[in-house]
Amino acid sequence: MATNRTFTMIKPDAVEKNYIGGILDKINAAGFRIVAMKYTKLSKEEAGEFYAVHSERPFYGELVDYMSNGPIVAAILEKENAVADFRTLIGATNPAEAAEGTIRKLYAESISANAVHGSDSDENAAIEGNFFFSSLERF
Ligand code: RTP
Ligand code: MG
Repeated sequence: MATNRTFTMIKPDAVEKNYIGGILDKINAAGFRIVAMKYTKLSKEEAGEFYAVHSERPFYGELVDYMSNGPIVAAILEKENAVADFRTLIGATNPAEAAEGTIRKLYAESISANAVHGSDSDENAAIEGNFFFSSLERF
C-alpha cells in the first residue's frame, strides 16, 4: 500500500545557488505538505551510506564527493501518490532530458549536479526518511 510520503534532498549545487526558496515553492505549489525538514551537511561516510545502493556504479565516488561537498536540505513530504508524483515534479535524472517546468529543468546544471533527490519507492522513502529524522522530528 502506498504510504503517501516521500523523501527529498535539495542538493549542494542548488543550495549554493540560493535555489532553496524557489524549489520549496514548487514543492508546496504541487500540493506536497512538509512533514519534516532540516538544513544539514553529510560527511563523506554518511553520503556513502545513503547512496550505498549505487556503490557498484561508475559514478559512485563522484556522487559521494558531490553530496558531501556542501550543505543540503533534507525533507519528508506528504501527498497522495507522493513517490510517483514527486518523481514527475523533479523530472529526469539528466536535466537535458527533463520536461519543461520540472524542478531539474529549472534548477539543475548537469546529470551529477541535478538539484534534488526524490525517493524511487515507498520502501526507500521510509528508509531514507529514517536516515535523517527521528519520530520526534515529524509533524
Ligand atoms: P536521485 O536518486 O538523486 O533522486 O536521482 P535519480 O533517482 O533520478 O537517479 P539515480 O539513478 O538514483 O542516481 C542517483 C544520483 O547519482 C547521480 N548520477 N550521476 N554521472 C552520471 O552518469 C550519474 N548518474 C547518476 C545523480 O546525482 C543522480 O541523481
Ligand atoms: Mg535514485
